[in-house]
Amino acid sequence: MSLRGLQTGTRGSASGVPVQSARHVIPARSRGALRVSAVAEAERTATSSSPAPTGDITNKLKYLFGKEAAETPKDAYHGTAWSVRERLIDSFDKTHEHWKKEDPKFIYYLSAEFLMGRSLTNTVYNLGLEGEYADALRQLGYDMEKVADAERDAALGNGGLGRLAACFLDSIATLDLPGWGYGIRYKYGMFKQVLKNGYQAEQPDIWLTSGNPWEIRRDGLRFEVGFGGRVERKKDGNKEVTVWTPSEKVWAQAYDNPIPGFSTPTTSNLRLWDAQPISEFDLGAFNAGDYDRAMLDRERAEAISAVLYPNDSTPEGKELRLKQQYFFVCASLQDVLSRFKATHGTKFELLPDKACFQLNDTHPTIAVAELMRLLVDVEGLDWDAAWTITTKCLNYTNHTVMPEALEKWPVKVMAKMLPRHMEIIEVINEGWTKWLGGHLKELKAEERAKRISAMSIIHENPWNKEEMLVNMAYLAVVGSSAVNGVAAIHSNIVKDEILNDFYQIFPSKFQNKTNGVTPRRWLAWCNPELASLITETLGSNEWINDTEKLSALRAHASDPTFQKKWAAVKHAKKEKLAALIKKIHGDSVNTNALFDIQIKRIHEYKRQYLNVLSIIWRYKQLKKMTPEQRKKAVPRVCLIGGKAASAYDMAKRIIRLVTAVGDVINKDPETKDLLSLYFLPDYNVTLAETIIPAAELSQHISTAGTEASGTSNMKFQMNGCLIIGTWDGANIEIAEETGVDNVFVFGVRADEINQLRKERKNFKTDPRWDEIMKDIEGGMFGDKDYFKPLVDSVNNMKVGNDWFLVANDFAAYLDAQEEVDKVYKDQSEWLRRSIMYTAGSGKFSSDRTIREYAEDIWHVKPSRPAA
Ligand code: 26W
Repeated sequence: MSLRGLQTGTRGSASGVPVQSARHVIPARSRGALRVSAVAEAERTATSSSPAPTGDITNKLKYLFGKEAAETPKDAYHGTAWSVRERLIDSFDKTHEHWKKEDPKFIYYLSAEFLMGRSLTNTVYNLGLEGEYADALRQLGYDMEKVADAERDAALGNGGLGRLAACFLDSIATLDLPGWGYGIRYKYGMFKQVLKNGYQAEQPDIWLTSGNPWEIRRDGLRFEVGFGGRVERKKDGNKEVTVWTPSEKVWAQAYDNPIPGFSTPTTSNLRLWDAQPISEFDLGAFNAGDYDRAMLDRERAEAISAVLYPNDSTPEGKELRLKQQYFFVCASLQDVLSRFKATHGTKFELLPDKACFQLNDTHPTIAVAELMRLLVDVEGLDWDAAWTITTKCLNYTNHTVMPEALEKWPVKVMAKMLPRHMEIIEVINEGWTKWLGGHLKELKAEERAKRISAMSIIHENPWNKEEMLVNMAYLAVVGSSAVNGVAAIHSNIVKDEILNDFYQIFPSKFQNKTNGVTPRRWLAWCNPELASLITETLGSNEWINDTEKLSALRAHASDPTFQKKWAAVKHAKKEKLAALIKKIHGDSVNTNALFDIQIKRIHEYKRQYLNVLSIIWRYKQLKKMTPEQRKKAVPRVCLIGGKAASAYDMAKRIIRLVTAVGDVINKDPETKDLLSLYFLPDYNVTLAETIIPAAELSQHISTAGTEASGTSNMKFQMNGCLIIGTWDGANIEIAEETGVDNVFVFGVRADEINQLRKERKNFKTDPRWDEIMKDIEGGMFGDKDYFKPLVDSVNNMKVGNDWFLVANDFAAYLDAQEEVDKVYKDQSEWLRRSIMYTAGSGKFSSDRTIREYAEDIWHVKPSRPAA
């Protein structure tokens, strides 16, 4: 069964009749009428062996939390979550029994980050249990939404890369693909961002205090992971073997997080590893009164999976980071090999037919050396056989072209922490450069030497010639079968620029896999009102698992009746967001204003700076207007949200500029109903689920060629939010699908950047730009000394200044923003475009992306358990 032909499946019914979870067809009040077909209902309840939820919820509260009744939404959450957990585990067990029997080929997604967010709502809806649990909670006097609010986000990621991994898991399960995620069970996830006097401050994310109903601790399922120590050659009969004796060992303890698919019986898995000490407690040291040493092992071990590194572009280069990477890779590969051996013994040549791995950026790339170590040193395979298996099993995805984001580990750090792996990498590099020598034999000697050293996995540190580095991206490319970028333009830049040498050697390895997002969480569950309107209009909810069907909305784009309903849904969401802004900032925003949103990690290449400068200019214009003129102005509520890596100073200054400008304009009686700017703190998955449905304009204004893809752009598109953006990342493909005239595109193109950077020092800045820079420097928003580095970073004084060409795109950006106002004034045109965005979003479902990975890279097939 080819995947592309796959239509929406059903949980439990072999009949192929779509099971429509009523909630998504018609709002609650008329749920009865369209409840799923009697047959499916009977089957569904048949499967659900557990008691009606109400009793079960209070039962869980009583026996797990010692509470007689749900006194608080948090109680109701705990009771509900632990009740739903059992249905989830039922589905998990059935799925894995089936896969055990079928022994299909598996895909394993190795990622240092999984930005899962909350699970209750997604799990209840994906399992089709929303009806009965909403009823049960109502009987207990609670509303599902309020109860869902009591859950902490699982924020085990920084941003795009981590959230993409989470969306991929939802699609892998929904497409019935035998696939697991593997990662780290961080005790503390992405820091909590709070604003202190307008400045970002970080607080630890203590998310596990009241337990986690969505994980199963797999008692006894643990693997030893070693670090440091020495490597010796020993004789084993007539064979010489290599023995690595680590100086430090920890346990990797497995925790399973079942991943339910939607409208299918399949529930797959995310296995996260928790670091535990080999020796629980050093009683000897304790008795000797050396209490610290008694706990030392525990602290050292637990530190490995303690906290997520909060950088999303610059590696901190800390040893603990490499320790984390090796920790989860080593445990995951041991786990997969032990399951393989249980079925196939030592026929490792079969491994590539039964397992493949996707390296989510370079963070898990040590897997190349670790799989070689396990196959050669532990399983005794010869090098070439092991290398063939390794390269067949591994695939690498690149998510950024930022030079500073490409990990290079100092050889001395690698050699100290992973001495055997450093040896293996040296042997790999020797084989690689020797092979290259042969492959490039027709070149002149010095040209050949130059090419070979340019592609050497181990190379000098360009900034410090004494230091040798291991280039993890090069190791990933040489050690993988497929290498892909995450949007068309990005994959071209990977091929033509950052990995061009390798592309010339293995062109067939390089592919594009344009990102996607799950339409379950990012439309159906976070915007049920819009989802119901779509289902009502299209006549079924099959679009949720087949988003190409959304294209049928094009026929309704200019229909005033439909537009009216569409606008009503959006307005209701704006009111909800306005209530949240009131709660956070205490101000009531004008909900008839255009809601203009930029939410993503704070980074100079994402140019939140450009957005703020345009708001300052808009404010100055409003101030100069007469009350008459102001009446014709399009009111805007501007919202910016996002975390800055804790050590990223310039990004923190950008956040302060946003709050400082907001403080001024939001208090200006003359203009505050026409323009306001709020920084929404602690941007995370849950906040995005509230903001995105309410957005009318979203900003994706990175310097062309810097944003690999972007995925929030896709979530906004699905929710009928228009885009102002540069010709960069997936913006380009969104414009192609939506109709480029419907997108507010501006700015220089990627192929102009290098030249413009050379000429930047002599760039004639726009007078409006000059004016604003003077205002900031002059203290119009206070804190002028704190903002000086921001102003200086984009002035013409120094070569390399304004690296992200903010000044070059300033005028075009203001023009595009004026175009936005013009179109917004014509609401029928605006709404037509809004509907065209959703209609054109079919391509950007992560189901399409995963189908392409499965067919072009992983070669895995769906295997669906019986209902
Ligand atoms: C080592 C520090 C570090 C940590 C994370 C370096 C780089 C990263 C990630 C690759 C950064 C990231 O999240 N990249 C984003 O990945 C998304 C998913 O593919 C893309 O949509 C975004 O464009 C890209 O910035």
